[in-house]
Amino acid sequence: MLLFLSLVSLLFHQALAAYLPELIHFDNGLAKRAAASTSSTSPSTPTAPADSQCTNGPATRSCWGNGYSIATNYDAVWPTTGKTVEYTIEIQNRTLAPDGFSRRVYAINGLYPGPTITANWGDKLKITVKNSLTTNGTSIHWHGLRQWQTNQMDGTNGVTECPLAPGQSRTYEFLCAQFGTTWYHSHFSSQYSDGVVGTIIINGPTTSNYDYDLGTYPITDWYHRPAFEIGPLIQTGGFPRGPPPADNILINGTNVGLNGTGGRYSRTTIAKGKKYKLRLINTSTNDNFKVSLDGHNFTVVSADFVPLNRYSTQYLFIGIGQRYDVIIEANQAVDNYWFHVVPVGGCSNNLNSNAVAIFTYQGANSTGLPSSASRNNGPTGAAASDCTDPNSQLIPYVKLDVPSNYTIPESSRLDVGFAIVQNQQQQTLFQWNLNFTAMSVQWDHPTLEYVLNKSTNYPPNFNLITLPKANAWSYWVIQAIPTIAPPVAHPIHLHGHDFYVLGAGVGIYNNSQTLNYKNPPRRDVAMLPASGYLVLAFITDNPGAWLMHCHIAWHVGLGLAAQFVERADDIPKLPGVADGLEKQCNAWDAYNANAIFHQEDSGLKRREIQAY
Ligand SMILES: *[C@@H]1O[C@H](CO)[C@@H](O)[C@H](O)[C@H]1NC(C)=O
Ligand SMILES: *[C@@H]1O[C@H](CO)[C@@H](O)[C@H](O)[C@H]1NC(C)=O
Ligand SMILES: *[C@@H]1O[C@H](CO)[C@@H](O)[C@H](O)[C@H]1NC(C)=O
Ligand SMILES: *[C@@H]1O[C@H](CO)[C@@H](O)[C@H](O)[C@H]1NC(C)=O
Ligand SMILES: *[C@@H]1O[C@H](CO)[C@@H](O)[C@H](O)[C@H]1NC(C)=O
Ligand SMILES: *[C@@H]1O[C@H](CO)[C@@H](O)[C@H](O)[C@H]1NC(C)=O
Ligand SMILES: *[C@@H]1O[C@H](CO)[C@@H](O)[C@H](O)[C@H]1NC(C)=O
Ligand SMILES: *[C@@H]1O[C@H](CO)[C@@H](O)[C@H](O)[C@H]1NC(C)=O
Ligand SMILES: *[C@@H]1O[C@H](CO)[C@@H](O)[C@H](O)[C@H]1NC(C)=O
Ligand SMILES: *[C@@H]1O[C@H](CO)[C@@H](O)[C@H](O)[C@H]1NC(C)=O
Ligand SMILES: *[C@@H]1O[C@H](CO)[C@@H](O)[C@H](O)[C@H]1NC(C)=O
Ligand SMILES: [Cu+2]
Repeated sequence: MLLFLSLVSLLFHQALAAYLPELIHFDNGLAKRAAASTSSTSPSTPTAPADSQCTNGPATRSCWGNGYSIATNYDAVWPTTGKTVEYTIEIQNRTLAPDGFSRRVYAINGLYPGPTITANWGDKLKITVKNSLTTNGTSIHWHGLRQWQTNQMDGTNGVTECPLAPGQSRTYEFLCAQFGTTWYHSHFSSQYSDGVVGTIIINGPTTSNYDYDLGTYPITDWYHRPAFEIGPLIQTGGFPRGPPPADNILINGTNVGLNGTGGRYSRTTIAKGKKYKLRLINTSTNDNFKVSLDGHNFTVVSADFVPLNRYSTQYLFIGIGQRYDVIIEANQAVDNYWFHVVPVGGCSNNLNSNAVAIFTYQGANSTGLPSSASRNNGPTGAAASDCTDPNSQLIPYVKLDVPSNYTIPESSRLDVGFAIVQNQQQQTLFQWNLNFTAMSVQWDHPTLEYVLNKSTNYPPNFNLITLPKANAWSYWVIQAIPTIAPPVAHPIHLHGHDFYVLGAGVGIYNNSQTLNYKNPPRRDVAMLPASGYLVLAFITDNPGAWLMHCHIAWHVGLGLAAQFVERADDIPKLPGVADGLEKQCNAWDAYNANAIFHQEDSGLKRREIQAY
């Protein structure tokens, strides 16, 4: 049993505050909801008239083909290409030096980050994962893919599967109903922090024209010490002033060493007069960044998997797990330019306060550094430490509204709190909780197994919320309670859905704040402001067991999560939902019986992050 030490906890928070940097045939309810209308912004120049099939090309990026376009309500309809794109990824125990410092990295096919998985809108992806580690299980989550009718492919160990035991393989197969940019990562405790990360591109239409696609551009904080080493120390209070800062920031998987030794700058070559699509992804553990490119603006065209009315900005704030696709126009003098990644004052802790990469125009010195001394052209003043999403600018191109004739009841409020507890061995443990429960999963008995057994005997720490009604709107207020939670912003991620962001702000939500029901931002990760609230809505159109969690890896590791069991009665009817589950669990049980290492945290993810 865990005993709450609330007084100690309270005093601790005060002391700590000073150091805070900071898944048949289902009725898809949405199919009936065609886009009410689409936005009127015309694509940027050069434009060409679309042909009758609306074929995609440099001057017709809003088209896709066969009548599909940026105006298609992809929540309801998508192309069926009949094509299956196959990949095999093997998780291996390697020594790599992404920034010149050699360390153990759980690499994918020998690479960090892993190979980029690429498919087209409407394709099926078939990905075989082999676990070649010897002392860890794994499970691979395809972040943001809504896994419509394929809950068993979500890759969340303890929720949708048992971990994949060492030496075992499994195949994930799912439809690319959405298009855009995302990433895949391990959901096995802190393993993604140690390297099990890769990016995903699903080609589709865009709200602004461009000549070339530069591909994915992942940005992450990077630690020289293994996450599995620091994680347990964090949990047991081994860092009285909070966990150590990250050692560096990697841009597209690389950077120079902080001491100017080893590693290299990421360099991207562009040609004057051309327009490029760049797919920014924040694969961090803890650090929030603001990114910018000297002398150039970003035309933002999508947030997560949702196309936006494009807008122009000089810098972008990207929360962990979030993605932004931007268009960059090479309209400056032929030269080298710095690309900046600045950790945000209020929500990061990194030894590298201003990481850079280089964009080189063709014809400029391809080994030279930018001549401009300019560094950090990000925001100044209060904006410099602002850790909120630019919600007012995130206007989805396909307009969808949320019913507003509903008063959100108190029972839909999920409080975010923090506690220091003691276990029976008098060991101090740090916990983050949601609705007063620090979530923990059972690797050997995932939620989906309970559902398939028709057992509702869920342990309380599953922190499980049932949503039995089909195609119903579900509203949630995530509320950070200032008296019980340190003032940190949390990137909140939901599996299985794009949620609607009705509102976010500072203070306690009490139904008097204005919410946006008219075409609000839709995405799969949204920032809960420090000591604030986040109001979300989604529709129960996807039966399954879906995790909702803070994407700061170590916050979820310490319990900041809940799970929705959506339409339990419909889950067993999902095609293939039970295939392979028991086999994988039996292999896990056989491994685990003699394993050296066992589950130490919530079992979901944990990283050595600096913000309590
Ligand atoms: C990686 O290899 C090292 C050295 O052999 C070993 O100590 C460690 O347990 C391995 N890690 C995993 C996750 O297989
Ligand atoms: C994973 O492997 C690492 C390195 O061998 C080890 O420190 C850690 O405890 C393992 N974790 C689990 C849950 O197996
Ligand atoms: C870089 O320098 C710092 C401070 O001088 C030192 O503590 C650290 O070990 C060095 N790191 C590397 C990778 O050399
Ligand atoms: C990122 O790195 C990969 C591998 O080195 C490279 O192929 C790709 O072009 C780089 N992307 C950008 C935008 O520079
Ligand atoms: C990634 O997200 C984290 C946490 O929300 C944030 O601290 C960091 O600045 C973000 N990184 C970028 C590149 O925006
Ligand atoms: C970028 O946007 C700013 C503000 O709208 C504008 O002043 C500036 O001219 C733009 N720069 C470029 C290179 O288009
Ligand atoms: C290109 O830059 C490198 C590194 O700064 C420098 O050594 C070299 O002389 C430069 N080449 C030219 C043609 O300027
Ligand atoms: C809200 O309005 C919709 C139709 O606009 C209706 O179907 C629904 O029952 C209403 N909900 C409530 C709670 O009144
Ligand atoms: C589900 O049923 C199987 C077979 O009876 C059993 O082995 C397993 O423990 C059950 N799991 C749960 C979570 O009820
Ligand atoms: C939140 O926790 C309370 C107390 O344990 C519980 O009664 C309530 O049902 C929970 N809320 C939800 C949405 O599950
Ligand atoms: C609700 O919250 C707002 C903003 O904090 C506050 O101004 C207002 O007084 C509150 N209303 C009630 C009824 O508590
Ligand atoms: Cu968090």
